[in-house]
Amino acid sequence: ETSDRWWRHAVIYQVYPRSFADGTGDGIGDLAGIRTRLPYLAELGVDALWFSPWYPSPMADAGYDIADHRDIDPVFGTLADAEALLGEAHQAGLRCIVDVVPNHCSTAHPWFAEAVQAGPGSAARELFWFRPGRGADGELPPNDWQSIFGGPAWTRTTNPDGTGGEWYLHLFAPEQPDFNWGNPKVREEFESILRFWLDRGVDGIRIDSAALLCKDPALPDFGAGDPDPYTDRDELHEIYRSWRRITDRYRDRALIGEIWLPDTERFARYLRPDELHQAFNFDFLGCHWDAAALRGCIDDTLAAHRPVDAPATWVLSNHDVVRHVTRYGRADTSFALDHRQHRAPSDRALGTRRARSAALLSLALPGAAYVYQGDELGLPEVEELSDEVRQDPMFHRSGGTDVGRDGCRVPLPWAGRRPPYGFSPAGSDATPWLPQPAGWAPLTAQAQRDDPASMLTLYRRALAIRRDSPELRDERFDWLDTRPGVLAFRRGDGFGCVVNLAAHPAPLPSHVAVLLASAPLAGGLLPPDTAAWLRLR
Ligand code: TEU
Repeated sequence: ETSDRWWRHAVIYQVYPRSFADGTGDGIGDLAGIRTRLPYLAELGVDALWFSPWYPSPMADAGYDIADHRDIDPVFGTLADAEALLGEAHQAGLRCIVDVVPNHCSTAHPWFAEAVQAGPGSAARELFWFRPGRGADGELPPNDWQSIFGGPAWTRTTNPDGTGGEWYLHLFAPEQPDFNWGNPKVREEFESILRFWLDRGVDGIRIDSAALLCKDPALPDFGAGDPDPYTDRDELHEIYRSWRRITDRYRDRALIGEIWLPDTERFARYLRPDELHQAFNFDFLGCHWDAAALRGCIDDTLAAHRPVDAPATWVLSNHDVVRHVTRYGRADTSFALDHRQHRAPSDRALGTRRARSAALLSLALPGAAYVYQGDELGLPEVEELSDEVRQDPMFHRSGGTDVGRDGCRVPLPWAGRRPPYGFSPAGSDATPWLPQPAGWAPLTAQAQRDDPASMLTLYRRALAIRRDSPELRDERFDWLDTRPGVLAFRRGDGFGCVVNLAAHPAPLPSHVAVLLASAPLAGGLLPPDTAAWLRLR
């Protein structure tokens, strides 16, 4: 039997369970809600679903602070619900990927509670990074590392007598203590967690913060950051080789790393044949809406993946970044992790027009494409959230200078004229956990369903064509000659994609039939910010 290596050309839809669909009527999305919407996902035409964390969690970081990797948080349902969902998704032809978070857990995880109890020098503390502080009374953090969410990456524990105790490391929020991956018990635990989910039939594992797990055990100051004491360390590769050996004992399962590394060669080292099958490429997500920049990014990405024979990945949005409809409507279309630029004005019509083109571009490139829930509805970032409703620790820990990531996590609009737009079941008077804007009636799935000009229809048509086009499943890719500001490429012999990023209409190549266009063509010309899929003759 041969493996079909589905992940090499899959379209993977990211479900953010808290905001996808509420089946129980409490204003928070859940597994019951996802199960009722499986027909929608099957009809959309994606190949696989990736579920952001659904495990028991105090939700200090929306579930990325995990107390138990082998169960489901009651707000989302039960383990039996998850098993039923996996079975029903498979019935509907959808593969399933779960999110595993190996860098850290929750302070509510029993190991951490035990470590705090057991005190300095205990074996329980060896599973994390506990250290005495600096300064006369240990009142200063052990080193200068900063949390990715702001403030020091260390929090001090309190001794039973009320005095200050050891500090523990957390690269993210203080509620997310980092594991010590030098400890064999941590390694065994995660190997067992992998098997737990693989045994339940999941088709893939998305590995959160995959390049951060290992730390220089000397815990040196970050200083100038060279060498970086906690990113992309060599010891990581041995961990992922052991994960690969486990995964290879099952059929057709994929390991997918979340790896934010600007250096494409370092990035590709995780994709060797005995390590991860795939990793996210965030260069594309971060790229300007500019033909030369995009072409460079596509070339670099393909060049990095080719020597390791791994599929490239194309991501436009996720639950951590400003939605691309909004990014592309700004004067500066690049994306930086600095969320302060959230507040820059954005032209929604322009952003949507470009997002439609970007969808056709990303779905025509060789490799796997990721769709974040709501991309297919053309949802913009919700920028008007009041400070009182914001929940992201990134907002709270920055003292409000960074608006955080709530604006891309607003519950999906399914139907109807006003909030909750069918997010919660009819008759429930629950309010969604984040407020939806008043103007979303035209963006609901129901409103877009039968509208030939809608984003949803564009995605459905594109995904149907992608499924029927064998050229899009092999890896052949060639640029076609065009004028500046226009991207054009051929897949296989007969499939073409053209994107006009210039300010003027562009002619199409000759002898083509148009399969799909992101906007009406004008007299055979491709208007600005428009893309088309072509059958080449
Ligand atoms: O993100 C890892 C990561 O590096 C992000 O913190 C990123 O730098 C930031 O979100 C950009 O705005 C993963 C998850 O995707 C994220 O939601 C979690 O908060 C984080 O891990 C911690 O688990």
